[in-house]
Amino acid sequence: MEKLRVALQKSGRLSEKSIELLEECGVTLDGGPGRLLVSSPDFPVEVLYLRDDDIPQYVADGVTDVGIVGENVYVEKEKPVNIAERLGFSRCRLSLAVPKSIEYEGLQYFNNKKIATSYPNILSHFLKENNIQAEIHEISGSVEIAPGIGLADAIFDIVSSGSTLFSNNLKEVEVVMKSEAVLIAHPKLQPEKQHILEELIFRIRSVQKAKKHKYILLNAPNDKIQEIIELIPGMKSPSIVPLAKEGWSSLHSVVPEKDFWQIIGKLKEKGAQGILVIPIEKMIV
Ligand code: PRT
Ligand code: ZN
Repeated sequence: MEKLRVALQKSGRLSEKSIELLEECGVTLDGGPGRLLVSSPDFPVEVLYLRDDDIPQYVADGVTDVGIVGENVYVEKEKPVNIAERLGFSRCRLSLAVPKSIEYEGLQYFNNKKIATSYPNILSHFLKENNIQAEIHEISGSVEIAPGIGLADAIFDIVSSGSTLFSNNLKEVEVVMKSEAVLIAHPKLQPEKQHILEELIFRIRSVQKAKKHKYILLNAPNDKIQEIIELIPGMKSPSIVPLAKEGWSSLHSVVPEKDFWQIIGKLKEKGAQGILVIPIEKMIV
């Protein structure tokens, strides 16, 4: 039987979350990243562990069918691969930063300046679009020290918390792109592999949807149940179970995580009691 070959980062910021996501989708991996190629015993997938920078090329060449990389790497490498699904983890941004002491007044600052980066393609597109003439100095790591040692006037790099910039006396002045982990795929997969990919994406969506919702149980007097149903309509409609105590019911429903605190306040106002909120593992609608 055909297997879908998935490239994951061997060791780095994406590795743990990528493996965790596959496991939540019922794709367990024996052996872990110690081995180069690992098959899943319970789903037709095999995983190849690589450096993240190499993954777009491997997927473009069809050596692996799909891979998980930061969107920043996908955009920078400009390989003919598609984004099959956005994964929502390892969020960060690619930004321009300058020494703290600079009085920055806008993009014009970068004219005739030297900018150090590991993302020359993304940077040169951005500069071109904004008619800025700057010199791009490509380096592969420790970009943040470049201004301090006189190698460049500014940097273009990944920022997450901003603490690396801060401790190198730099400040973020322009956010050029936002990034998250993405599942990239070869543009023309064999039908059997395409089918496995679709099943995998279905599972990923079920896991992601579940993370955005909570299961909620509460008790309420029967005369308030109708008003409460309007607040938490659930997937189709809530389940209502009579309590042993006369005139009371238990109500079970699903609420979006983002509305959660607001809804809880309103439920209390309506006389709901004994509210329990439970995480959902998978959600298929
Ligand atoms: O060895 P390999 O080439 O596979 O890995 P790598 O060293 O190139 O990449 P890695 O593991 O550092 O990052 C993989 C991906 O994680 C990146 O391509 C991004 O998509 C994503 N990501 C998310 C980050 C960060 N957050 C991040 N903070 N990648 C790098 N950083 C760096 C950033 O450059 C900064 O220097 O972490 C430092 C700390 O950031 P602050 O702002 O929190 O201080
Ligand atoms: Zn890398």
